Amino acid sequence: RFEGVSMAPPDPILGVSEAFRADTSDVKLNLGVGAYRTEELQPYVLNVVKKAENLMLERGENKEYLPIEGLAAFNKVTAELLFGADSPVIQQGRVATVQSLSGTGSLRLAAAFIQRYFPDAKVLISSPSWGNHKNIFNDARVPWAEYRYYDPRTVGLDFEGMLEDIEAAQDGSFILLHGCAHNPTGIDPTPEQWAKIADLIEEKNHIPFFDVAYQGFASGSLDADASSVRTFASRGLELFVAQSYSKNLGLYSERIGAINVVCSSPDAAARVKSQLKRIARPMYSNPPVHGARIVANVVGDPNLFNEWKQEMELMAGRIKNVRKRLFDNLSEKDNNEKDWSFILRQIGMFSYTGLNKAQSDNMTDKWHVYMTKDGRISLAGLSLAKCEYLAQAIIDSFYK
Ligand code: PLP
Ligand code: TYF
Repeated sequence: RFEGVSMAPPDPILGVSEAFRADTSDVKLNLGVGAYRTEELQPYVLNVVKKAENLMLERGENKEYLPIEGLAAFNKVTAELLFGADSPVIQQGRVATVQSLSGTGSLRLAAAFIQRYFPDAKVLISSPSWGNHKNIFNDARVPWAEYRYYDPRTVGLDFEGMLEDIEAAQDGSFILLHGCAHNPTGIDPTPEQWAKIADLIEEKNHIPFFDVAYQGFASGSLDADASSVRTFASRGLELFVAQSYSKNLGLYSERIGAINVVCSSPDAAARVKSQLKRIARPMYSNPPVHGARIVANVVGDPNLFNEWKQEMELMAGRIKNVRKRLFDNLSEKDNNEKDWSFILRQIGMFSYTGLNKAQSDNMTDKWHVYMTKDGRISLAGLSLAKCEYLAQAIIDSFYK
């Protein structure tokens, strides 16, 4: 009876790692998935995570089920980290926070909520965006459309196009925004641009839906990276924010994150939360505890919190160094023919190189550099030592 099942296509991002593993070359480089590596290109477990895990062992914590909404201590600190502990939305108890299965699971929960309570609404997604966004809304049966975001001519933001498309969308649409370090382009609006986007969204009665997967990773500052979200929250708007600790705490496989819904009253927040729990219950019953305890321990303890910030600066700093070195090597090898400075202007884990599919194929087939076919490379998986090799591969592929 399963004979009729067809083969699913590989995931365009996670499939790159599979292809990388199958390559036997010793110069191969995996710049596909956005996962932080050390200068030795090894995965990194943060010291604060190890310390938090030791604390958990010492305390002899048990493995009982969590409530459907997750660990109370986690939900408290995660919302405070995002909005700021003194923010009116926190002080007034207007945020419904539910721990979920990292960023992806939190987005999926919100998508199910939208499908149930706003069946006629569309979600607007940036073009391009993280590939899984469309899958998530498709599977939740939420219709979506795209808004212009990336301008290939400037390798920058198509701000006018973005505003036009948000303006043209039906009133009351959900506008999916990357809180910081836009994936895949590495291009974020400036604070002035964010304010204009907020004006327009407010005017159009749209509902902002932030995806925050890189808080602290873009600039190295947790507060600065949350400023887009805080700009919108301070205007009294209702909004969604999905959070992930995969990158900033390196908890990729622990699946820890949250969905936050800012409501207009504490009462509405309580009702929204009850409905999110109702959606979670038949999907996965309740979330895992391990990552939630790590976050609660790290964010909730002043010493560990400070140490975390230092480790995050270290990670963000290493990526910035690699960015600079890659830019230098490219400019040098290219005899300053092309202006590569867009690489320095992009932020976060990725660089969007502008290489097309054929050029990206050349990177992989000839140079054993594994990357997604949209021309995105993960600088988090690059070392200073490999920048020169990568620059050579990019120049060769670019002028093909
Ligand atoms: N959203 C964006 C933009 C991402 O880049 C990612 C990947 O880190 C996620 C969401 C969710 O990842 P995770 O489900 O591991 O938290
Ligand atoms: O864009 C990336 O590389 C990260 C990691 O299904 C990721 O966001 C990629 C694909 C996926 C889940 C996470």
